[in-house]
Amino acid sequence: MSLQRPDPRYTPYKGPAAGWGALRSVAHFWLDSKQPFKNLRALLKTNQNGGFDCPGCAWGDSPEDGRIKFCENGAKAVNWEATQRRVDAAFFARHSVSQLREQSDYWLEYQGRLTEPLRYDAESDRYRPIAWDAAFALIAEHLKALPSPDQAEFYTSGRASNEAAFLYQLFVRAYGTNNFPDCSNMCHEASGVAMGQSIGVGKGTVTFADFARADAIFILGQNPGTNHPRMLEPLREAVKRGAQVVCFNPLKERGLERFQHPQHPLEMLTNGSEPLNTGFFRPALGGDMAALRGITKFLLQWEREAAATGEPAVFDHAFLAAHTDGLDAYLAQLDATDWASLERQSGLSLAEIEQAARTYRQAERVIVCWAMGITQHLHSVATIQEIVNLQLLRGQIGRPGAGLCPVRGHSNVQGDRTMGINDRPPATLLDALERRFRFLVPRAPGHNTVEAIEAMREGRARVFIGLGGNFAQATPDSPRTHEALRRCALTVQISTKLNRSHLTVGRDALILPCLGRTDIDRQAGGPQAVTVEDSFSMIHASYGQLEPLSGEMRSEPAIVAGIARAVLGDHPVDWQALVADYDRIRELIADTLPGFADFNRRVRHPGGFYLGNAAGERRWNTPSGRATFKANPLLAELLPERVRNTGRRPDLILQTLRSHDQYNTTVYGLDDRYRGVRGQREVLFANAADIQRMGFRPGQKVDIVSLWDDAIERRVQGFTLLDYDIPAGQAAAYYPEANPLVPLDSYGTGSFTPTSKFIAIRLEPARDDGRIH
Ligand SMILES: Nc1nc2c(c(=O)[nH]1)N[C@H]1C(S)=C(S)[C@@H](COP(=O)(O)OP(=O)(O)OC[C@H]3O[C@@H](n4cnc5c(=O)[nH]c(N)nc54)[C@H](O)[C@@H]3O)O[C@H]1N2
Ligand SMILES: Nc1nc2c(c(=O)[nH]1)N[C@H]1C(S)=C(S)[C@@H](COP(=O)(O)OP(=O)(O)OC[C@H]3O[C@@H](n4cnc5c(=O)[nH]c(N)nc54)[C@H](O)[C@@H]3O)O[C@H]1N2
Ligand SMILES: [Mo]
Repeated sequence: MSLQRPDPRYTPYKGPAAGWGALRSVAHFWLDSKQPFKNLRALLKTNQNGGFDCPGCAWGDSPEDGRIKFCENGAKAVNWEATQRRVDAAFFARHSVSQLREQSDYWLEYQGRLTEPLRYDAESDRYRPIAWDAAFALIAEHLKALPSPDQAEFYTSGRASNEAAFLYQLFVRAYGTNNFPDCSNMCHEASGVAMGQSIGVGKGTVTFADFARADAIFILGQNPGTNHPRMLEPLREAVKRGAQVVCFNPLKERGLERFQHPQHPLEMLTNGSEPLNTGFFRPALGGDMAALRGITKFLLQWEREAAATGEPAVFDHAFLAAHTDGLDAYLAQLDATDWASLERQSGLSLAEIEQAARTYRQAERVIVCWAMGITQHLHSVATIQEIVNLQLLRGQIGRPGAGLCPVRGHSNVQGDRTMGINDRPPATLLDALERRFRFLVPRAPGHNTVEAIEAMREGRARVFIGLGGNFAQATPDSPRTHEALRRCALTVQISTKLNRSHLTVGRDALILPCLGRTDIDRQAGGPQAVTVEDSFSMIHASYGQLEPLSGEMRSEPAIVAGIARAVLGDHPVDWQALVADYDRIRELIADTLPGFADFNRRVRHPGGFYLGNAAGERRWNTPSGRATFKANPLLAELLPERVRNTGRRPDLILQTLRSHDQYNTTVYGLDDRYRGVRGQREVLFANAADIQRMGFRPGQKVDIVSLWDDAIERRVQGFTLLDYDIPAGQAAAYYPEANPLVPLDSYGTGSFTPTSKFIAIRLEPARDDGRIH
């Protein structure tokens, strides 16, 4: 059961993305799953009609294309879930919870699948078996004892299927609260908020087919080579046909540079590869809003020049007149912003911004993609609204080959929101639920992730239930989040694998083991399919392929129904009957949610169906009925006031990111191939000149302390300094190891998303380094 820990190494990676390196890595994870042949058969069913939806990312595929679509990291996700190793009562008899807490996140998940329901016994500090019905009864007892339903928190992670999510929100609202903290609060919340205000929908406006028609694709703050590998193929095709692919990323991520196609034999044998971009800009952390505003300012300048000389206009005036408002105020804002502050804040030269603007202008059809490098900042909402402003100027929304593409994270995070996992639910959703189910739906806003942690810390919330995920590790300010969970009367984790959230127990605690995407889900009515929604609003069915490891695991819908029945009886629905056949859940979804009419028939269509997107059809569900320019001021300074108040200058600004061998808090291995890191995760990437300036040496161990104007010391210890090609003044470290550094009250304006990509830090020689510096 011990894990091999190879010697830490660090050597720059020279190969292309994907290619042989990916194949070698997949083979390793295959064999390590202990059931390679079964998993291979299952993998060939990934993203196929009649197969299961990849439990990896939310990238979509062409619905018509019959080819096998999986990638290195999708294969890792499948092999990780479909393992023979098990964490059962015998495992917990051997290990106390305190002992397990000493293990790494990597070790914990590696131990295998959770296979039976367990209850924490404080006396022996161990989990012990409990019957399902007793577990449900215990939850009901706790929930019914609360003086108000608002004292319970119901977390969701984005793997939950539409069916599970719909039942869950129905149960929680019938119980009486909108407390739905979810992983989206830490992820693309800013995208939903920003686009909702600007164009009336919180989702991407493009579909897969648009990528083949775009003349330019801008990719901001995203590392698709690791996190959305299936996106590399359309990018490569785009470059091949002469489209521009323009990246904004402080790191020259390998996956944005070169790509070798593992399914093209010739390219593999000749070790050839294709470039993936035609322009690469490396902004300051948080500098994208200034860079984007620089681009729009150049467009405005050229527009005025064109008007003066009678050349064709730069702006799409017909679109602006017919579809938008707020243009004048926005242009005034552009005029009021001086070039010097744009240059300073973006971290780019005016020449670079001009070059990006020129590429943008020359393209007839532009898609802008973005991910966590954009959404996890103080001013993320304003930055995303600047992306929208840019696209509006040239009418780049709502026509083929053009639009907005927030590339989602978890495979069904978008669907969960569609199903009503929302702490600030729209009135239309609540009205529809009330009409269909005839109970008084709670109207007050609920808690998001940050608010839930605060409520638990202050004793205002006493029960935590997690539908998937790893709340203890995914959230910021880890010691305080852990304390918040420990203060609860009851913590419940519905999970596939062991993680630190199971070890961060309330007075009472339960582990409820569930089926994953790959497992066959048998109910009274036979094997069931679930449905998911990808980044392009395509809804499709997913059928598990593998025999579950234990008969004691239950599906997520069955677990939610079991809890609901214990708490509410058969109100407002017959929960058990719904779970017998998920078509019945989908009928309720069809009855209540727009776009799902005739759900059961349409989802059986190969490739699924498109949910539609009003903004993609130039219908704007905003108060004015128009797409709205948002004239947000630039931040006066990127460094937050709460850092400036400390009176101390940060040594570096830190972003936290994912290695190639992890899925969020799930660590598959200790390598980060494309960044040249092997056998280690507690590393700090920094620029060689900065390392020297601070008086350190590459390879030295340091403690990292973050700056924030409260009395709390936030510190992580013993991180190895790696000299890396990173802009001056910046640093990067892996999530979740660096999460203790993110202050709980450092979050995005209007999004509440922790600022995981902008943390002011100071470095100290490691306390336990044993050397004198
Ligand atoms: N294999 C794998 N796949 C995944 C995941 C995983 O962990 N593993 N996670 C899933 C989830 S939930 C999500 S949300 C996505 C995450 O997908 P990504 O957003 O790609 O994930 P991160 O590793 O956080 O990478 C952020 C990228 O933004 C850059 N960046 C950071 N700050 C800035 C900035 O201020 N400006 C700019 N322009 N760039 C910046 C970083 O250098 C990095 O390349 O992936 C999903 N898919
Ligand atoms: N510092 C920092 N913090 C971050 C981020 C960052 O970039 N930097 N990224 C944020 C982002 S984008 C996100 S989305 C969150 C992720 O937050 P979460 O979604 O909460 O975390 P995960 O690591 O994806 O959850 C992993 C656990 O989910 C369980 N699991 C896996 N599959 C299933 C399933 O099918 N069903 C159920 N019920 N459980 C399952 C397993 O037990 C596993 O241990 O983290 C956020 N936190
Ligand atoms: Mo995410």
